Amino acid sequence: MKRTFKREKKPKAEDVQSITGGRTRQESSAVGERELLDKAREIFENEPRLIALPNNGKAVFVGDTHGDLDATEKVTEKYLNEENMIVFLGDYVDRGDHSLENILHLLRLKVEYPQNLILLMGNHEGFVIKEFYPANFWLSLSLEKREMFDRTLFHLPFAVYSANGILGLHGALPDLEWLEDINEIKPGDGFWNQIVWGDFQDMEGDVLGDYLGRPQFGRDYFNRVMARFDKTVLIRAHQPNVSANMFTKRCLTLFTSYAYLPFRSIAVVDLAKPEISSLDQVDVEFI
Ligand SMILES: [Mn+2]
Repeated sequence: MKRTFKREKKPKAEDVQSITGGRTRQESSAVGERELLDKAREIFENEPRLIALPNNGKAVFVGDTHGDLDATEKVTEKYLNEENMIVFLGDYVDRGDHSLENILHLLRLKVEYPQNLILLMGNHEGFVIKEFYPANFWLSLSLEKREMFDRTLFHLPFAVYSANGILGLHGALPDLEWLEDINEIKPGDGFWNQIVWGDFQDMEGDVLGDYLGRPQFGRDYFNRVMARFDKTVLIRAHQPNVSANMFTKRCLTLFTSYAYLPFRSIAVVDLAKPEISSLDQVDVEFI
């Protein structure tokens, strides 16, 4: 039977007062943030970097939200329940108006529903690992707070896969021999850079070089690495300016933020299907 999760009631002001022992609102929210980040870190530390999706139910993939809290709320209100897996493909902060609220909301949901929500790492979660500009969220934080967020986000997983042929990650494929080698990737190394910073171009070619610190990859690279990993369809995000469908219906690029585009796309995959051989078997929705 389908059951949606109840939202937690907001505590009354006097409850907050008694929990926090008379601290001011600002102090208590900082304490709350630190506790939330600690709890979430513990969960991420116990997740592998490569997560296997189950063979039943649906997987819902969400592209970059970039401070679009409304997008996050719409997707999770509609799909976060015990029967679905929701996979956010990274880039929760910067650009949009509600970066802090967006990342805190996602971390709260992760603590509440650790089994049904997966938060992958995007390049914007790795500011402390590899700096970039502009970065309005990170630069709005004190150095101490940046480190506090980094201690948690450093442990985010990098990729998900399903037995029926799907691979999900933020940017581009890592040039590894085995899919399982993703578990050995360290934040900041070359494979990490390919996953969170990599771009695809729908043209012939393998490794196409580097564009402003973003490694570029073509069709031959895509086919080569997907064959090695024995996967058919890649669902990723990161590039708002490419065709959603690349490499002959085998690479879907999602973007789920009004900070970038006038539409917000997500994808729904039936995990019980024996095989997903092309994007024809993936439902794209707009929220
Ligand atoms: Mn990105």
